[in-house]
Amino acid sequence: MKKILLGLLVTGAVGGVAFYATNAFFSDTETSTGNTLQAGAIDLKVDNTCYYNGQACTQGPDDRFYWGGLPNHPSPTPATNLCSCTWKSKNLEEGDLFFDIEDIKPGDWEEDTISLTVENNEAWLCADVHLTSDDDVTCTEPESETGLADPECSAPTPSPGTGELADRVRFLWWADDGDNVLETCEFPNAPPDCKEETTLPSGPLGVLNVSQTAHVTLADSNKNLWSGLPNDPIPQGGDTWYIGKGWCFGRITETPVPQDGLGPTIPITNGPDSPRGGGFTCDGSGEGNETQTDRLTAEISFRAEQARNNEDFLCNPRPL
Ligand SMILES: [Ca+2]
Ligand SMILES: [Ca+2]
Ligand SMILES: [Ca+2]
Ligand SMILES: [Ca+2]
Repeated sequence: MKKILLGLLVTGAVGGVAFYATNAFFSDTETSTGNTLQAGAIDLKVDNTCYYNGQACTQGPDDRFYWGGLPNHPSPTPATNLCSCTWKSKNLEEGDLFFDIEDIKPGDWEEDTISLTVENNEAWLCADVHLTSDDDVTCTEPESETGLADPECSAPTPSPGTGELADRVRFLWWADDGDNVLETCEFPNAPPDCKEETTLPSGPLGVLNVSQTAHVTLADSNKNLWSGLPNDPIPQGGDTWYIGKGWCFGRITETPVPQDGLGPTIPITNGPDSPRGGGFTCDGSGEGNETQTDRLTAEISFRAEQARNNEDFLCNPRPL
């Protein structure tokens, strides 16, 4: 029995050696570990710098924001008038308003430079402007006087939606290069690589009825406003894209200035960043009394949609 066992062990040992020898050939293995599917992201962020009648809303040394500063410079101290329409790139929250001004008068104007950043993925970009109200609020004596500047003021209480301000405040939008100025290439000796800035559909918000929305193309399959090309989505990578937005209580006229090269203007120590002006003028001399105490409110949204597998995307009509 012992002899038999010993024989088996020897056989086994011999077999083991033979097996080991069979697997001694050259070999190689490539392994892919941790295969995963995770959804990508489209994360739109917005920043804003605003100017009211030429005064910038900028951050003071105490980190609060004041009218009367110079872009990229601390506000003068002591600063008095707080403002809130300038902020750094972020997701918008309640209370982040592009305009929130009481007591505007004919000839007043405001300009915003809005920066849009889309991270992570190629995207289409649209703006949606929604008129939420346009009211007479109260009827002043000049609105109601003989001849009726405002016909709705013959009633004791004017109905909602019968204000005149949305017809008299005109907006101008353009695809800006970040320097806060509407610029043209129509000037003598313009360089061949001069970049004209395209205006968007502009005019009074009163072209909308209350509760209506205008869907505005910034970059969809038809056109990219910055490049002028079709089928040219916003590339991924976190670059910044600028929209200029101006409004004027009165007649707004485009007065674009010569393009001085792309990008935000280099700050000037003792002057505003854009000494050339906003590229438009505002004339309130033709306005009457029908807008006294009137108020409009609007919602302004920017929307990014993935471009991949979405080649035919259009901002208007908005997809359901
Ligand atoms: Ca009115
Ligand atoms: Ca009215
Ligand atoms: Ca510009
Ligand atoms: Ca420029």
